[in-house]
Amino acid sequence: LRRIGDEMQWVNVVSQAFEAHRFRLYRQAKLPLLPRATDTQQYEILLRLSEEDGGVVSPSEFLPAAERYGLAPSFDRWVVRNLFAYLDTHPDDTASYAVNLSGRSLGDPGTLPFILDELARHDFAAARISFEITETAAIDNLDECERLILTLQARGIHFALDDFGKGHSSFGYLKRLPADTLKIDGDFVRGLDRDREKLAIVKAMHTLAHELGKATVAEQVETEAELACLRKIGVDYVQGYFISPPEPLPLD
Ligand code: G
Ligand code: MN
Repeated sequence: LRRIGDEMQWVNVVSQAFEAHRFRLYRQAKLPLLPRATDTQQYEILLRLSEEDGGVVSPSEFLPAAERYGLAPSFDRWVVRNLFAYLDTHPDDTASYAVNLSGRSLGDPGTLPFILDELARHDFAAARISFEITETAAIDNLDECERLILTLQARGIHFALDDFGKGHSSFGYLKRLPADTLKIDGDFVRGLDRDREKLAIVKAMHTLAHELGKATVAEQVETEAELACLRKIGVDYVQGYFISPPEPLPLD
């Protein structure tokens, strides 16, 4: 499966995986660096495709092809539907969960009614949900995106700007996108203990986020030395293989 180069073949694989129920929800913890009594456990939901031989495929392998063929919104909807059903049937799990929303979903006028409908059909506090959106995707669909954020924020849902610093970042959009959290892109985090430029960039992003009243998450923390730097900078949350690797959502 991993050697498939042809995009059309990926599209077939993905369509069949939907039918064969081979998509899985994984989760990866985000840890607060200054734990407070009020902090609930937080996770980001990650999609995985399980192979017949027991292997697991990351979306980075099939998502680019799927996005070009317009399949991304069906992944996002699958994730929302299945996560909400999980929360409904697992009242002992009181954690908060973040879901990634693709650019296509943000530009699709059907996304907001879909999410509102799924919220109405399930019984858990909406404040436990957040959506991660990339700035690039948000900019491409700015009006649709602003409307979606404002409507869902009114229901208590939170928003994070994902992969911040990558793509066409502009300070102007920070003002227009009312996200409460900024996720510092992993490219700046990996190796920041050995790279003065990365260190300076992460410090600047963190300071800017705090001045704007936003919390910061450092993505893709892979070493103890990186973690020590992030602690010193005062980043609010850390996420990555060194903190906690992605694990299957416990579905018993
Ligand atoms: O774009 P986003 O930040 O949502 O991407 C999340 C992806 O990053 C996941 O598929 C996850 O498996 C991967 N990931 C999580 N932790 C790490 C890490 O510490 N290092 C690297 N390189 N990737 C990570
Ligand atoms: Mn993310």
